[in-house]
Amino acid sequence: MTDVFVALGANLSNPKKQILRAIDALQHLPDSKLIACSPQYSSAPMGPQDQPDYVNAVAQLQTTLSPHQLLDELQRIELEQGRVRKDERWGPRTLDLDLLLYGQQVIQDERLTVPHYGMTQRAFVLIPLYDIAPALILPDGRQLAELVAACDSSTLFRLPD
Ligand code: PH2
Ligand code: MG
Ligand code: MG
Repeated sequence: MTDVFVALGANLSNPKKQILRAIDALQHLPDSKLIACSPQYSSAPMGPQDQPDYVNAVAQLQTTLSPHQLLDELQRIELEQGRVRKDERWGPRTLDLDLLLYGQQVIQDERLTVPHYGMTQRAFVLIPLYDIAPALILPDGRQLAELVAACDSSTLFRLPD
């Protein structure tokens, strides 16, 4: 079993519900167990500003799926929840599931970059991750707590449970 962390994001078609539905789907993944789920946060969009605010959260799983098997499952859930791939970078979406960490593995290929390339700067990832794994250390040795202390969380708001 490997500990993995998945970032959830949504800003279309009732984002809060999209996140809850995605968590339910994560709970039903094969050969996997949902260990923890952060509170939901509202966050201002990173990237194009002419799109709705996002709802973000982070989930922890234990799995025996390989990183690529897990990626296939995450992309299946995105599609099942109406994700349409568009060319616009950082455009709006009904559901985005990003594999943040797969144990302490570093993975770099055509499909997958783990740790997720943007996670160390994004408050909407770091803060919910910190909620469920405050002692986490990244594969490069950096402490999550230090990254959290350095990030700008001024446009992130915790939503009521
Ligand atoms: N995801 C993006 C682009 N911009 N902004 C916020 N606040 N939250 C996201 O999850 C997000 C984003 C592309 O994955
Ligand atoms: Mg993303
Ligand atoms: Mg993504």
